[in-house]
Amino acid sequence: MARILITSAIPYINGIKHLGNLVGSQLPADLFARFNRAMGHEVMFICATDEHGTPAELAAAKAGKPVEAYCAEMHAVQAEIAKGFRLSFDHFGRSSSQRNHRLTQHFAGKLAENGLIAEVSEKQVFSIDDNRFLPDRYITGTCPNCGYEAARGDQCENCTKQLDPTDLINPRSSISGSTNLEVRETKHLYLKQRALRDKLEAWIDSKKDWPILTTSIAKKWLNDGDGLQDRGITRDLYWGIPVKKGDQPWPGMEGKVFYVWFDAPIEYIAGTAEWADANGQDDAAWERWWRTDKGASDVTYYQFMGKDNVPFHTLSFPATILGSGEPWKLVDYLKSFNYLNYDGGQFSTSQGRGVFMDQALSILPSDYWRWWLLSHAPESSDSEFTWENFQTSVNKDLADVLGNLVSRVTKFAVSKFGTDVPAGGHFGPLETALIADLGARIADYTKFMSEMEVRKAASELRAIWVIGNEYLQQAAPWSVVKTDPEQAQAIIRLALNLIRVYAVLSAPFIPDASATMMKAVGSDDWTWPADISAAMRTLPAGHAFEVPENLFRKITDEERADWQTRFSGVRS
Ligand code: B3M
Ligand code: ZN
Repeated sequence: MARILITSAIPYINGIKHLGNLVGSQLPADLFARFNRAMGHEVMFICATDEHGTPAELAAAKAGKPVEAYCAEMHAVQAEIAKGFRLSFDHFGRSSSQRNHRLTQHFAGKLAENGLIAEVSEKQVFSIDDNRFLPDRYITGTCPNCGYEAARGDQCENCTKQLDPTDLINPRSSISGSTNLEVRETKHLYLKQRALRDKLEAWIDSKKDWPILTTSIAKKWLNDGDGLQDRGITRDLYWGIPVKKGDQPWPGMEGKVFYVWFDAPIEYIAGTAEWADANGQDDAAWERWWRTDKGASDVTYYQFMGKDNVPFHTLSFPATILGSGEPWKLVDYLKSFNYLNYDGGQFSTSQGRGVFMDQALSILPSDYWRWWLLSHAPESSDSEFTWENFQTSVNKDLADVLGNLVSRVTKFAVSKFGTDVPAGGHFGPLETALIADLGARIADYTKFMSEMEVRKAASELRAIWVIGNEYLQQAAPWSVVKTDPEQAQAIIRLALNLIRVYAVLSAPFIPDASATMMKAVGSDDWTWPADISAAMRTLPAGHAFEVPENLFRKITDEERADWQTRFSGVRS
């Protein structure tokens, strides 16, 4: 039994994620967690909400709520939706937790002790009426380039020109509208990533088995232009983790907080500590996942994320870990994803374009989405969601191939032989051939799953469903029963066992349908069918089963057209 630590990139708090976000991090991480549990490994699967920074403050202000209350509410909303998608986190934490406060301050203190923090003076816009420094995007004014009057201090939305707040004509505070602004000196902490460059490069070079997508992004940031830059890790914001050196005050940094990207990955660790707290366990319980001096040296750590998050996980976060000089676990395997596009364009949170997680669940159960998304995961390149494609996959793979097999077999069995697994006949050449074929395919499937080859695993699973159907076509129990009822019983006995095997194999992808299949065959044996010959004889003659409710329904053309229109615009 191995010990497997899995983290998914933690979603921002300011809104519900779209399906493109889901398939790039949380969903494949869940697939992998479920698979490893099924293999009998000890799994720790952590996710959380990423709650700090300007976007959270802005979203709370827009909602007219204090940011603490806004985050608490949105966390509950995201947790509920995650449940709806059956994301099997061991803990869904919050980056605003006290655990993360303490750990983030701890890491900053260690980095300072090791001479890796520089204090840098900068000029920044201060709003006298708001009595605070304004981040660039909290300043509004007229764009010097195109004359747009609501340009932000970091960029003009109208002409896309990158701006400095001092470029704006008639600048004002986006918080209060005040024009009573001045430029003041402010001090910030910088993490001296340059000093860690060689260590980081050696570490990345040692990862021979990482996907090209991951290493190429890391290498680009290490070597592009002037190479790796030192990075500001503090901000003049209200909402965030107060800057401290461990548990000591940091002179000159009063009123400042850590930058959201500094504390967010630390939440992977803090989230595990939150898990221990929530389960009445001591520090040793989470430290054995994270501290190589406290039992984590036999842990293999996997991270899942979209490609835009790779630089933070291959450079910034490892810089924090390596720079601490303490024996914290570094990621062993980083699985990154390309983008999922939406119906001829891009999914976009800011524009509300695409299908969002709550909307998806409001029209169909999670298994439908899980199957489509995972079987079309944007691994080697970007991929695209279209309603036609979604309809075809659901109707073919789930309804025609898998759902139909389960309902045909159970209904036929009940009508001919009653509700117990029939005892007659023996497995013949067709059955032997199927079992051999299944064995080979399950071996491939298991390999793809353990390698996080999501699409390959999905297509192998589909093939496993298909050969079951082909077998039934050939074996034709509905004809055989007329001439050789004993043989028909053997066929049905095999087919009922096949349903149990399908439940086990399919559970990482479609957990609800799998639970229904398992319940229908009256079993709770989730053993991975490594020994397929034994697995196909698990349900003995005389064992009770039942006809399950329909596993999957088909998507009609009307529905498809309706959803296509309903989700073609912008989410309000
Ligand atoms: N919150 C990205 C996002 O929500 C970002 C990931 C953080 S991982 C530590 O899309
Ligand atoms: Zn402009």
